[in-house]
Amino acid sequence: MLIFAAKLKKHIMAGNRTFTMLKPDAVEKGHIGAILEQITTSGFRIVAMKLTQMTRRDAEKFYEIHKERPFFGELVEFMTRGPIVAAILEKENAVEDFRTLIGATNPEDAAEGTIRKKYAASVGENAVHGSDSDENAKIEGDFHFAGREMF
Ligand code: 3AN
Repeated sequence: MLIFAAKLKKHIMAGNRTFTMLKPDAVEKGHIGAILEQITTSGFRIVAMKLTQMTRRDAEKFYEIHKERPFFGELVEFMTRGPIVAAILEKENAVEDFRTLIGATNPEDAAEGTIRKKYAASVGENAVHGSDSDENAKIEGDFHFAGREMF
């Protein structure tokens, strides 16, 4: 019964988590506090979080799906140039709601008040990452955090 309840809880929670990175541009400009404030006041709970820096190998692996895209080299260069804040966030409908909160990939297209509209400079340096599916949220969270670092 206990095992069943634990499995059920895990299943229910699965759709309720997303993964984010405050990218090197946001960290360099001193926006960590303001962005985290907007995230938490929007109803997301921080499940895991750390200040870290991706190696070239990390970034190439993390962004593997983009490796044929023309901006891949630029993306890896950018994401490794300084520290990032990596975090796992929990909220009902987390993936979709977080993508709404951050706004479109290109800040020029992002809605007023979104994190990218406020803090991103360009489509390349766009301040924040948000997972695009529940499946990727799990893969990306597990890439950055061990189970014992998730609360
Ligand atoms: P999102 O992060 O909104 O899901 P994706 O998955 O299309 O956007 O792109 C992943 C990352 O690649 C973006 N966050 C951005 O940093 C970078 N990127 C996307 N398109 C471009 C582009 N045209 N030029 C430079 N970098 C880009």
